[in-house]
Amino acid sequence: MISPEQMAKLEAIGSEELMDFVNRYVELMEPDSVFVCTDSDEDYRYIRERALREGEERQLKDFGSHTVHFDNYYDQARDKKNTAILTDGEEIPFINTKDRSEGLEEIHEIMKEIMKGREMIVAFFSLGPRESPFSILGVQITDSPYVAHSEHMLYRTAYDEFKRIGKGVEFFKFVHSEGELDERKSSKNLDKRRVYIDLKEKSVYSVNTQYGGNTIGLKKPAFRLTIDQAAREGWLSEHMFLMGVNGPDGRVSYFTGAFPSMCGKTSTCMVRGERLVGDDLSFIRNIDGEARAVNVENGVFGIIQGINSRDDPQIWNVLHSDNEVIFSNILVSEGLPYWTGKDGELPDRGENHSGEWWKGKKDAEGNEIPPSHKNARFTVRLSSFENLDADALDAGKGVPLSGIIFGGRDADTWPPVCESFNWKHGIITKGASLESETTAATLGKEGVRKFNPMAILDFMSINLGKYLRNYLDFEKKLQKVPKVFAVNYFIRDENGNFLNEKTDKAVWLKWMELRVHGDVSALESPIGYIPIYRDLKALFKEVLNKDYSEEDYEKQFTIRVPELLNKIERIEKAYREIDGTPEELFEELEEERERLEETLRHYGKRLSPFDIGFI
Ligand code: SPV
Ligand code: MN
Repeated sequence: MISPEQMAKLEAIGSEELMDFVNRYVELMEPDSVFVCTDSDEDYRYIRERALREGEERQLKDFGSHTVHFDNYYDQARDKKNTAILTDGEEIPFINTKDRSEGLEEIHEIMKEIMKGREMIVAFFSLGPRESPFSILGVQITDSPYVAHSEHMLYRTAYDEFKRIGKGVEFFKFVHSEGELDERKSSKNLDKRRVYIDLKEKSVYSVNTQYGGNTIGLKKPAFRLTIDQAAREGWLSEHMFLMGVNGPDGRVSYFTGAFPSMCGKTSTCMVRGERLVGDDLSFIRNIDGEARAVNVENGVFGIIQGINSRDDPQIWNVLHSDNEVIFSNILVSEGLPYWTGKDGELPDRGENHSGEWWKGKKDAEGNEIPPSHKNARFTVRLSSFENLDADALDAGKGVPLSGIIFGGRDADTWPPVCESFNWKHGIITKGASLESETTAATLGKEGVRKFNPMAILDFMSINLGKYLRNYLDFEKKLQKVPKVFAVNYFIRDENGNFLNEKTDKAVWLKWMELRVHGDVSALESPIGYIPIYRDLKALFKEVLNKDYSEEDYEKQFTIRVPELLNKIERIEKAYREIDGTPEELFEELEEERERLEETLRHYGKRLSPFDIGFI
């Protein structure tokens, strides 16, 4: 089943573990053939052409390098219900777990003979830059050329790296099969869709699905493994973008940022004039006493809904050039790509994730089908972006991390930007206390707050207490500690009106950059340091050419005391449910509560920033 030519590529690596791994799944899944993918252009082209030949991707007419892929109508997002961390009976609060031996048996049973009539692809990648202290290697087995193609755009290939290390090479293992396909080349047997994560063997199994969040092994499947590994080894594996903010006199300061889905993560790292390094996943390590960060990935698997030329010029340009793009679950009409929120008129007919589509079409549940799915995506290489900081992306030792930003969707509690008093205060009252509101568009009921510490809950693979312990300890060996900030782009007034413009985030970034270097002072509020009016006024003028009024400032930065006290209550309750929550968490929350209660006594429910003293 493995031809001598392909076998030779595998053997050249010289790893028995790798041979055993591949042979085991060849025997179980019985593919007709096996293709071992090296780092060569030729092998890459083979994968891409197969995706087209087999119909998992189709050529678009706008540029020769643009293709479209459709996932099954009911396979448009991560399947939380059927995704589980395999444990030896241990139940972990907030995490879906399953008995390890039961889970392994079940998924291997589903995978039996599943690749009959198909070709198995074996591909090699590195998380983080190759040959660097950050690099973690992985092998992907898949029968989906679309998945393999996507991975080639999103990750650094590492066949040569496997060969260089040879015999004792250590690697994560990802086994994926899309299962039987329907006539549109989408996974069919969704009732048998499973994603199981085996921390013990550093393996993830994914079956009967194509959606990238379930299948692209190096992305969210690997993330569960790296969260566990990082906590054991004392570094951080985070759901964070990485960007450089340009300061005065050519200075660049790097920030990572964690935001739940649809809370401004991508738009922050793409802010005009700043430097993009990564949009989704970062590794942070202590290197010689300094916190340094890399982008785990080499590409972007981004949400396309709402992308337009005015708000997202860089993404727009990438999607309108001959850089390679895989669109998924968009609308195609006459061979051209469309999506909800694109500039101009959308056609009334075409093909989308539901098959043939026309305006007003309803699905089996009676819901009107939009032109493109709200989770429709684009897959591109980072090298396609004109705002990319290419040196930072390739830096083997990463970039020095100046600050970490946590942001959620919150109508009434957090001010637009706030700096923590110190690492511990920030990790606990900002990161670990992150909540996000559901939007009408996603879950029906608006304004329901969801606990989502570090925006990582969907991917958490270990006890949150253990995860936080590691976070708190990480600081202790650093000589220079990154600052921790919180932002909230969604604060509203009593009448429900947003208090900020979308573009204001560019100002908050510049303020944080100045704070990192002590270039501006701040006001000491009970929840952290907030900006002084005159500094923001100058920045609004400089960055956005806007006149920023005292009135706007006061509304945005007024400390909302009862709302903040209620939040502490909710967060404390969530952590009481978790065995092993570090005691410092409760102490830190208690101190914040005391500061807020003191404020309540002296100032009442609202503390104007004009009543706060400078530090
Ligand atoms: C996210 O939802 O956080 C994503 C997309 O980055 S997915 O790959 O589905 O996780
Ligand atoms: Mn993500």
